[in-house]
Amino acid sequence: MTDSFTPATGPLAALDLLEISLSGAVAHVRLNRPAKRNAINDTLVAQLHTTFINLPAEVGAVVLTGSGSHFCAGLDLSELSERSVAEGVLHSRTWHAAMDAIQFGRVPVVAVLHGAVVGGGLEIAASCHVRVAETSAYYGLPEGQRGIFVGGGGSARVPRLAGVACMTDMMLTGRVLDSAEGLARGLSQYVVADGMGFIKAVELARKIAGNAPLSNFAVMQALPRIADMSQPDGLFVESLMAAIAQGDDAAKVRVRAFLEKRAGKVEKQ
Ligand code: 1HE
Repeated sequence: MTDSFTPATGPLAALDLLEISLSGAVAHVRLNRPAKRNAINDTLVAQLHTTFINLPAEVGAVVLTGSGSHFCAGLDLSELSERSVAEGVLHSRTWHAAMDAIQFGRVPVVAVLHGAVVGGGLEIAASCHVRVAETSAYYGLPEGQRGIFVGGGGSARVPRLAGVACMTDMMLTGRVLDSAEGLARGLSQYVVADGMGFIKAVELARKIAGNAPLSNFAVMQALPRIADMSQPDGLFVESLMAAIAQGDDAAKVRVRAFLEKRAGKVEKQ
């Protein structure tokens, strides 16, 4: 069901560059600056941060989309020219805080990618947990051509999806990947027909929101950190996380349901 979303109320409703709506345990957050191709200015960075640290308690997963013909054109270049070096560092750190609020927030985020997913747009996409691309999606890192560098977490996140060589090529040569290449490189996990991304993402988000919260927490918080650790350290942390998750009531209820043949089997999809 994708038609059952109702506009958020309270402080989230006041954010003018985002459109936020809710349907049960799924929130839909839409970048809402289509005339500028959802280019991210300082206000939009701040509004993303505010949103992801203030999600209503009933939300168990988020779908993030862009309005208009593109997901996101990246950094709003019109704000770049007047910044000093010191302001540039602090500006980058505001992006890091907002992207961290997405990646290491309370609930998983499914991004729907269409049209341009470029520069900071790809950095936002890389902060999400699952990416659904429509056929129209294409990926670029034009920072190299603009005389700048990624500043929204791209150098840390994009290579973890697509590899350092792929990101180096994109930045040095301006190479643009289409949706099929993005899928092959790990920039998205799904490709669907144009116009079908939101339906697919909501279907995935509802499944995610149905998981035990502590399992989702472990996947979001422990998995990327363990992947960055040495194997012995990772295995140690895994054992702690596994024991914590197993000890939770939600795990006990779910395992008992399976043993009593009340829960679904794992089946081919
Ligand atoms: C913008 C921006 C923007 C569009 N900043 N205003 N990002 C880029 O280098 C990508 C730059 N944008 C583009 O290549 C194209 O705009 C698109 C391929 C995304 C879309 O093309 P199109 O033909 O649909 O739209 P358009 O006519 O180019 O743009 C419509 C308007 O949006 C226009 O403004 P208008 O006042 O003339 O109507 C554009 O100027 C405006 N616009 N993109 C500002 N990015 C934390 S560090 C991250 C570093 C980066 O992200 S660098 C990459 C920046």
